[in-house]
Amino acid sequence: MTVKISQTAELQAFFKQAAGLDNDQGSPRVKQILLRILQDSARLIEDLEITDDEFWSAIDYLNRLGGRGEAALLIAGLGIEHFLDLLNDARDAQVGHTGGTPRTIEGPLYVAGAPLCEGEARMDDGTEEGVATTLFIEGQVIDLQGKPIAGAIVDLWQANTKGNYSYFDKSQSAFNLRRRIVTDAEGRYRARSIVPSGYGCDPQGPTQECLDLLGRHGQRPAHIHYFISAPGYRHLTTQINLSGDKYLWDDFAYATREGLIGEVNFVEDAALAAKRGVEGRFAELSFDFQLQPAVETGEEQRSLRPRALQA
Ligand code: MBD
Ligand code: FE
Repeated sequence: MTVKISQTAELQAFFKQAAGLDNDQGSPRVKQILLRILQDSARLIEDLEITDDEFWSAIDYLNRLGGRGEAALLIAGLGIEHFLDLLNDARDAQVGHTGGTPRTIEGPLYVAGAPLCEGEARMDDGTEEGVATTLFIEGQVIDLQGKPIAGAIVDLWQANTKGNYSYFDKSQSAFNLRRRIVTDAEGRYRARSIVPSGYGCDPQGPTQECLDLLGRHGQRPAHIHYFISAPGYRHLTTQINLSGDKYLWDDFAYATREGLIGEVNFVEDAALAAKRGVEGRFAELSFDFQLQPAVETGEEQRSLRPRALQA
């Protein structure tokens, strides 16, 4: 039997020192986490006989990943962000926090501070007129008993017809396809938008480079992201993934969930179009959100995940 170097008392003591456990400065929590990362990394390197070339190419990869701002994209693609949802679902179930609209991943493309509108909003800046299909979105925010929640903030964001998001795609106007809508007295929100296209990872980027090595694509189905919040209710991070998309159940980020599929209804009726103030074919999507009551402090707000904030 060969001795595992990474498991010897000397190496364990060395990593404890490297993680700062022999001093009383710094953060005990960070020390605990870093020690585990060092121990597990050393074990992995030894067990899988990681070569020096493999190791240093991985380090170079991390530099390139961060350099391109794709760390959170890779995390979504590797299913770790979805795993966090499953973990939170299981923790909720253990304490009986069930019911309501399911959560699903936020993804890396939220921008804080979108225009705040009362009851309804137009989401798109009109630059894709003639190319995009106009989409009328409406729905109600309700509690677990079905009672409407007035004054809830529906913060939604989506891609354009190219699958790109404003702010990250500098060719789009500020906050294009991003709005915060306050629900009316009946808990309703209404948005005029466009039918989004699915997102695809940059084929030249480090995330797709990794996915290629896994034999995987980097595509998402067309979807619309939501943060829903209201005083007295648990913040909800979720998405509507659109039915009929070829990637609906083949999402590289694993965000599609039962209960989160939106049926887009395409309408070709001149009279109905005129009533909506548009010409020709348009689309409708109706989706309600059901919130759980907040029981613990902090639950009404979204996580403190660092996010883009546009001036
Ligand atoms: C997206 O639009 C997205 O929602 C996720 C999760 C990852 C990449 C792009
Ligand atoms: Fe997205």
